[in-house]
Amino acid sequence: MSDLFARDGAEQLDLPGGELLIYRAPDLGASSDALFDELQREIEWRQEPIQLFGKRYLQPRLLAWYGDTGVSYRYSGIHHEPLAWTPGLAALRERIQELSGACFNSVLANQYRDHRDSMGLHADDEPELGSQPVIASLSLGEERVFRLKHRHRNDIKALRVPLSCGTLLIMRGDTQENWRHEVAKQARPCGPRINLTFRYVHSSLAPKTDG
Ligand SMILES: O=C(O)CCC(=O)C(=O)O
Ligand SMILES: [Mn+2]
Repeated sequence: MSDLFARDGAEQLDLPGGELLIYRAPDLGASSDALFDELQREIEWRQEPIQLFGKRYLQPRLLAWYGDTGVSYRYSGIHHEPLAWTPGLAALRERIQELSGACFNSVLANQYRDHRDSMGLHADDEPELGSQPVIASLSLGEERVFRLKHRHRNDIKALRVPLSCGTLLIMRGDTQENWRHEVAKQARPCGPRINLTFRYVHSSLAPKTDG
């Protein structure tokens, strides 16, 4: 781990074969409650369909994709053009780039409306993210548990990381190659949570198929 990433109050979690950093209370230029309200209003939230075993379902959360012009990306099997950065998202990108020392050209926004919304086990390993992608994930609103599970080793226990309002998590190195992550639904009722994952998409690495 370079010193660059162990600065400004970052906490490094022990993740064999990966690199995980947490900023518990980064200065985001506004209070996390104010940011939550702004993003909930400002983002064009949509519930997207997903195809599973030949059947079409609605994803159990709301999402939206913002980025620089020309960046295109496939997630959940769907090809997306980004929406133009809102002022709030653009300001957060600047701040998170400073903190992480990485560069991002897009952000995937997810809103978990309550405890029943979720994201299944996956890795952010699409070809267009390149090798060893840096993913910066900001959580606002209700706390939810981010669970990581090793992809190849059953002897390593899954890791549960509660992500409270205002927490910035950075995944880098071989994290996506060796680990998958999820936000499972939970029994305990809770209110909405917004998560932003800032990414750098190399459009030239995208598979040539269209969708
Ligand atoms: O909501 C989270 O903390 C995780 C989001 C995530 O994994 C993703 O957007 O790929
Ligand atoms: Mn992910």
